[in-house]
Amino acid sequence: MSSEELARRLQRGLDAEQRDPKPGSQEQTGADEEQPLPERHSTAVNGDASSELTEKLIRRLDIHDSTAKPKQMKVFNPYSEFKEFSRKQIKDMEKMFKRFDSGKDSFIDLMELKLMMEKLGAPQTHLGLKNMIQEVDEDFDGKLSYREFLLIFRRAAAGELQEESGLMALARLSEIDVSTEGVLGVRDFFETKVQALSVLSKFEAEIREEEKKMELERKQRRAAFKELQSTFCS
Ligand SMILES: [Ca+2]
Repeated sequence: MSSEELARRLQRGLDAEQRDPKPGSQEQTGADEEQPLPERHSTAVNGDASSELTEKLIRRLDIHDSTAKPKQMKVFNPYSEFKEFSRKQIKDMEKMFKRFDSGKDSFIDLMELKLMMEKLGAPQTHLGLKNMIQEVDEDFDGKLSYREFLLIFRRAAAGELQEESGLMALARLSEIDVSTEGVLGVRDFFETKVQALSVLSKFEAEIREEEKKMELERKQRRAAFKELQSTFCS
């Protein structure tokens, strides 16, 4: 605001200077404006001090802004925030984000997303694209930051996206296989566990079977011995 005010004052000053060399012609057209001019001039004259003040204020605000910035936007660390992904997966996602951020402003906007979906072979309607952004647009600026882009893959990997949604198509068609890798990992883990369990129970069954057999043999031997004993004793 104050810089606008400064600009306006400067412009007014320039206008006044331009008028001065030919006051005759200006007197007619600028009659309405001519009247308040002295007043404006006076504010500009004693405004030297106030403009100096505003300048100082602006400078201070700028300094405040630049020091406040690092505090406001904590440095986003995808590796610590998206621990479910490997470094390679995050690198791949970053590459993809940069590839489709054709404006190089660190955001994927609606048009860039439109092109991206076309390139991936899943073109979306305007409304479809808007919905896609809305689903992960945490700061409501209508475009995707890198962090919001990663959220798509997080939600896909967590199974939170509808199968036919645009975001799911994006996650599936990007060559970043986060979902299947994660799911496969879990499936492998359970499969080995189930296998181990079944092996264990097989062992237990075999052992039990063997014990039964041994018990039977023992009984048979005992019976045979008793039979032998009775034939000897009789
Ligand atoms: Ca956003």
